[in-house]
Amino acid sequence: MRFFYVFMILGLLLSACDSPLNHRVEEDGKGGQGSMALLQFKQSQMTVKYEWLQGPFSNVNKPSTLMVYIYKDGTLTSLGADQQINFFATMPSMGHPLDQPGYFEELAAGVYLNKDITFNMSEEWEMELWLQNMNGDIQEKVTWLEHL
Ligand SMILES: [Cu+2]
Repeated sequence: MRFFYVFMILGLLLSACDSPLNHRVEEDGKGGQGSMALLQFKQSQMTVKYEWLQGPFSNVNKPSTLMVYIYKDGTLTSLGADQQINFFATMPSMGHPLDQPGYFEELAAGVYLNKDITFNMSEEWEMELWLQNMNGDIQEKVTWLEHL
């Protein structure tokens, strides 16, 4: 019987570690390192979850694929008709941008896929997601660091 409880507790701990809710959401919108994390577009009250489906690769010939989920009040929600989301990244140590930021397609309500991101170097990158209006003005952004 005691073993049963040990297994139960282990199982709970393991599943808790897998939960995206377990990832850090910092006050300034910067996330921790990892393939999946939760961030916030604060003014728009949107929660953003990102996940690399491929990569990120430090090779211009190997496109990386980024999936982004947008939640409002805990529900996957499409951006407004006057809003768009875009990816960008720079290498802080050298001050240059990535090779190609690609573009997002909406697969389903609140689910956005970008299959054409390419990085030109291996190093630490600052990743950015921009919430923009249709003129391209940045309304809000979230950033995180990743080492490629
Ligand atoms: Cu560089």
